[in-house]
Amino acid sequence: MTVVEIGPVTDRREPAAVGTATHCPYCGLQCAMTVTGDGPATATVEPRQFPTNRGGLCRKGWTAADVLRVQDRLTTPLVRVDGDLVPTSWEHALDLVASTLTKLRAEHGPDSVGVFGAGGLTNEKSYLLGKFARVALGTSNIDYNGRFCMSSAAAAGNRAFGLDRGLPFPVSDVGSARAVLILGGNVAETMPPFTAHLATAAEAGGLIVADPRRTPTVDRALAAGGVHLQLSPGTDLALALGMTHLAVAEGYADRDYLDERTEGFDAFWATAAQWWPERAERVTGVPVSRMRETVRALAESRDAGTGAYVLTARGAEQHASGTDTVSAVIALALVLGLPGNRGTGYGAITGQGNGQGGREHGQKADQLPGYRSITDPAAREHVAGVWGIDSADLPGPGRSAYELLDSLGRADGPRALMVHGSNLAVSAPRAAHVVDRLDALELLVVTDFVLSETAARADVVLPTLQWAEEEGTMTSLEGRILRRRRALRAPDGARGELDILADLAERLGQPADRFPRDAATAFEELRRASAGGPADYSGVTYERLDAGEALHWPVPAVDHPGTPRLFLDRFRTPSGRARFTVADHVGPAETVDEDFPLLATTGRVLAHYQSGAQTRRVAELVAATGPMFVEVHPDTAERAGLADGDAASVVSRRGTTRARVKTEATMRLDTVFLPFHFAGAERANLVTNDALDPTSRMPEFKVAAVRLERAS
Ligand SMILES: Nc1nc2c(c(=O)[nH]1)N[C@H]1C(S)=C(S)[C@@H](COP(=O)(O)OP(=O)(O)OC[C@H]3O[C@@H](n4cnc5c(=O)[nH]c(N)nc54)[C@H](O)[C@@H]3O)O[C@H]1N2
Ligand SMILES: Nc1nc2c(c(=O)[nH]1)N[C@H]1C(S)=C(S)[C@@H](COP(=O)(O)OP(=O)(O)OC[C@H]3O[C@@H](n4cnc5c(=O)[nH]c(N)nc54)[C@H](O)[C@@H]3O)O[C@H]1N2
Ligand code: SF4
Ligand SMILES: [Mo]
Repeated sequence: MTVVEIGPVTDRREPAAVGTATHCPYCGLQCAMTVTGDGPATATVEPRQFPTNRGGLCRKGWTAADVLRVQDRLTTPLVRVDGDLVPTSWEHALDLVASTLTKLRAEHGPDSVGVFGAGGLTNEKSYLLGKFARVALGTSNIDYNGRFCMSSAAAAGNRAFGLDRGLPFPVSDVGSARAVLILGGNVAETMPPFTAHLATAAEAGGLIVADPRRTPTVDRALAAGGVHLQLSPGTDLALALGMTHLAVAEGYADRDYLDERTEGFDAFWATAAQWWPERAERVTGVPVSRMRETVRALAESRDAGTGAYVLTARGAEQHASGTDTVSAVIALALVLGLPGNRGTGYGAITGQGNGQGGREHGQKADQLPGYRSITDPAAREHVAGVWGIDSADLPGPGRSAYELLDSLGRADGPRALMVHGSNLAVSAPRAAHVVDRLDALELLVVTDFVLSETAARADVVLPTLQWAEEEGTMTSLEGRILRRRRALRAPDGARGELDILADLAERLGQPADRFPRDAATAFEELRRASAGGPADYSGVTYERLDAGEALHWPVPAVDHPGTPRLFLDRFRTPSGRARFTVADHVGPAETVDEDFPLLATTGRVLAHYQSGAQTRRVAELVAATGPMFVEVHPDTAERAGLADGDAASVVSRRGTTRARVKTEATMRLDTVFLPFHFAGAERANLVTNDALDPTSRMPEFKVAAVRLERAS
């Protein structure tokens, strides 16, 4: 079904008078909205009908215009003078950055400069940021916050299917399924309009949620006879193996599918065979009966032709064994014969607004545009050709996000860092250590539109535009390319991010036309750079998007209709078959002991977004959430001498965070939950573990051993 995007097609340069069709600045659902008004003061948003949001918006979306008019919006570049950030001219700020980078490069080589990007950036920005790093700076040291987000799902998807597109089917396909299993996703808070796509399953009693907490998403499932798999944090791998074992042992495996469409089952089974459900119950805390209900619900709905989907999100993925965990979940889906068929499937729910496109166009340490590998000689030739350079001058793979941050200011690490779209001082794991590394830099340059906690530590802050003031494209969680349109005139003083990159590139000696300043031109170049790659955008044009076409990549030609559903004929592996991975349960990197008897997990609440740099500036959202809290079972709190509302310290081997006790009788006794949206002494990331997944380099955000204390 092609659903046409409604809304006026606006001129690329001047804002429309009647309202401009665009998408929400926040998450990967990319709800459609219309922005009206002639400037930030009068701007309003309204939802539009669109397949992902079906006319809905969450509270963050409804208040998105408030961020355009925050009191402390940055409109002047800032430089640090005698310890303080003071306003300066663009000329001075850009000259200072360029001359310092030039000096560092001359003295210490190109890798002495690092770049940190983000999955919130448009495709055009992501693409040009990668090009800027590789061409204008010549550094291998570029990575981005998507490493903290989608990297485990991406690695497992590539491993199993030969291609990583979070949802390889439109999100609306899930909407007709009567059985949906979600592991580690709380969409009722993280993508509220997504729950419309779970209504069929929920009403059929087929919504199943694996989460250590009883979240609003779990409540939806339980309201109509669904299942809550209330596992211990960090045990999804064992749960997946136990359920796969059960599926095989009880005759739910799809043998024809296994023969025809997969490879590696026998080697996988050698491990999974050891995971009889009772063993999985002991490790996860999930009763065998619940596992059985889950497998049966999926298999029966599959057999009835009424749809069956398995989805993962960060709860299952943000672990030091995240890639293997997702591989085991995919194995369950493969045994049931779900991926690559109509009406059934496996997918990962992409988090950030452009979390999908942001991982395709070359801001990742090991990657070139079009989801190409930076170590592939043919890919290097192609991209170097588009960029007009010699492929021998392209750097190789660089450090992953956390390893890059950990190396800052060290003998072999970058001495300067440019940050575009991430608030690392709050959102990076083991945050106090990361802040020490940021402070060890000779030059920290942050481009942002508010003085985030990271920008506040910078040597130079460059003020940029916000979503409703700029043009570009975003790729949503279902791999569909969407237009972000300029609805409002930009505030005086702030500059577009493409202009900032072009201004710096010129000062670093690049030809003036190598870094396009307008999004449409950048996109034309991105099309050519991605042509022939796994994420092929060569057939996507602004004209097609503005005409309302629903284009899901790959779109290899201008007359190609796009690919809403991948893998229907074959997977993108060399053999065309999906691959099983042999993966055994190892458990969290850190275990409990007498000093740290509890497991802290972290995540999100409805009204705040990520590091909170944007949403902590919106009064309505601040009021809705209240202060930093630690969610804990009343008995567990009592054992620490605490009651609801008390001020507590949550202490791990890496640090302490401060939070109000929020008792919740549905919590596991061994687990506490911390939201990571708060700053300063209330950062959840003061306690998180920087243990990394060996494949994806994802940090273990979701399990840290802690104790609770009364705050002094
Ligand atoms: N309101 C809001 N919405 C957002 C965002 C936001 O910051 N705020 N951010 C966006 C982004 S970038 C992302 S990545 C998505 C994330 O979307 P989600 O993945 O839905 O969000 P999280 O809260 O990180 O984690 C989901 C759930 O995982 C559970 N969990 C914790 N540990 C485990 C575990 O070991 N196993 C399992 N199975 N579950 C576990 C948590 O209790 C939590 O309820 O949200 C997007 N949407
Ligand atoms: N403990 C814990 N930590 C986590 C997670 C967790 O579950 N638990 N989740 C992780 C995940 S999934 C993610 S995605 C990260 C996200 O965490 P961050 O990377 O910190 O993401 P944001 O808070 O969205 O930061 C975006 C910053 O960039 C600015 N910004 C927004 N748009 C633009 C733009 O177009 N250009 C520029 N230059 N700036 C812009 C905003 O004002 C803000 O300051 O956090 C990770 N950290
Ligand atoms: S669900 Fe995501 S895209 Fe939709 S309004 Fe909320 S934050 Fe925006
Ligand atoms: Mo994320």
